[in-house]
Amino acid sequence: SSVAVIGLGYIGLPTAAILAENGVRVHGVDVSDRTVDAVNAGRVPFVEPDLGEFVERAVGKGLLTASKETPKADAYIVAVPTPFKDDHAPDLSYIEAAARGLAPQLTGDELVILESTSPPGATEHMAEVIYGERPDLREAGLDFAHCPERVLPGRVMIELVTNDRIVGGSTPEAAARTERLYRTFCEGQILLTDCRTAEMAKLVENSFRDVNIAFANELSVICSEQGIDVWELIELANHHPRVNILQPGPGVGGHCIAVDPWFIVDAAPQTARLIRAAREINDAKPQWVINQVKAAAFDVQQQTGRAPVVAALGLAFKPNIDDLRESPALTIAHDLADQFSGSDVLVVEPHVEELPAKLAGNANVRLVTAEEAVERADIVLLLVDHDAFAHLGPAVQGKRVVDTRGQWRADAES
Ligand code: SAJ
Repeated sequence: SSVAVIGLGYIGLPTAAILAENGVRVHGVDVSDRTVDAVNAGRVPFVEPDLGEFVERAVGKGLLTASKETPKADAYIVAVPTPFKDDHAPDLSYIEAAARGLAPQLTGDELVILESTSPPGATEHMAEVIYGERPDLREAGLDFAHCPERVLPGRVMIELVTNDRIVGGSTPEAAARTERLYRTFCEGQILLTDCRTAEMAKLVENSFRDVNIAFANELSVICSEQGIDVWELIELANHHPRVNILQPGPGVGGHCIAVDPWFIVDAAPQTARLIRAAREINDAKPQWVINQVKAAAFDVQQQTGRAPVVAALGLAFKPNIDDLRESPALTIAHDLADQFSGSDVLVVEPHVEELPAKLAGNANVRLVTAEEAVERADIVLLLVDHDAFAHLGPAVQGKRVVDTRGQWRADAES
């Protein structure tokens, strides 16, 4: 059998490669020439450990090819982005475009799987778009399924194999057919349900994490007002056998946890009250961090009579990765560059070679080493707890420090 994977991004390409690794004939489809050319040459256009070798092998064996047009296949896997619009409503236009692209190829007995993270009802909507293009197929009925992915960036090639999968089918037969396809590479449990439950399961997992991070972030603001060390507090409370509080930070980044809860809020605006509040609390955290830096800057200015040098350590959305997309650290660094336009803002990110475009336009911003930043700065702002920053605790003593991750807590105490 053959599979067409539509969307060769962070999820589609690994899925295509792991299917090919297990002997399935896969054709990848993408709107980007750069991506199509890279894959046909056996290369990967982004960073993900081990993926390069999988793609090279699959292309070498002739089991993976790519193009901009959707070919005929027995099964289609749609893995395109589902961003949200300004009002936080989900943007299904990429799913609709994929559906219109594959519809002309259908003969009537295909399986169409939606992998993109989607609001409840999206798989039915995709089916309607396809039947809108192909009313001749409605009577016979195609098989549809939703199979959300839950792999962690940086561990994708491992988690694709080991994670359990949820498969929601338009019918029990469609779910069972999808299970057989994913069984070719998945060693975890494959749990069958309907499409809407599968869609909601993915959203709920990420909302669970978002709500719990919001709890930690709210605590960090309360504790700052109350003169309490929030990290010590959480460590102590977590000794309770049924308490497990997550860690506060400068806000929530990445492409899932800060997005998916809005799909639930959009679907249930009156009733999703806690989920909405969590999003608002996490989204407000970067501004709170900026206010902390401004207060510290005011003090330095009072004491020294000059504009302070500010160092921002870390731009990635979480530790030990190079991914800057939807990163609160990057937003904060960008706002500081504007607010401190008259003084030096020193940015440190050991995982990138040059300043990202968002910061490159600011004449007062420079990308420097952690050592230089710490030596020159009056105010040191820790935004990401990269391992590479762990040893700097002693070096920042005597400076004004805003440590959003609590990485230097132990050093500050001693
Ligand atoms: N964060 C905190 N405090 C914490 C934990 C995380 O502030 O205690 C922040 C991180 O710094 C980061 C953000 O939350 O900015 C998200 O990071 P993450 O590690 O929680 O998650 P992601 O976005 O890398 O991946 C998540 C995972 N979902 C869950 O853990 C429920 C992953 O399994 C999903 O596949 C992925 O979202 C996705 O694609 O949906």
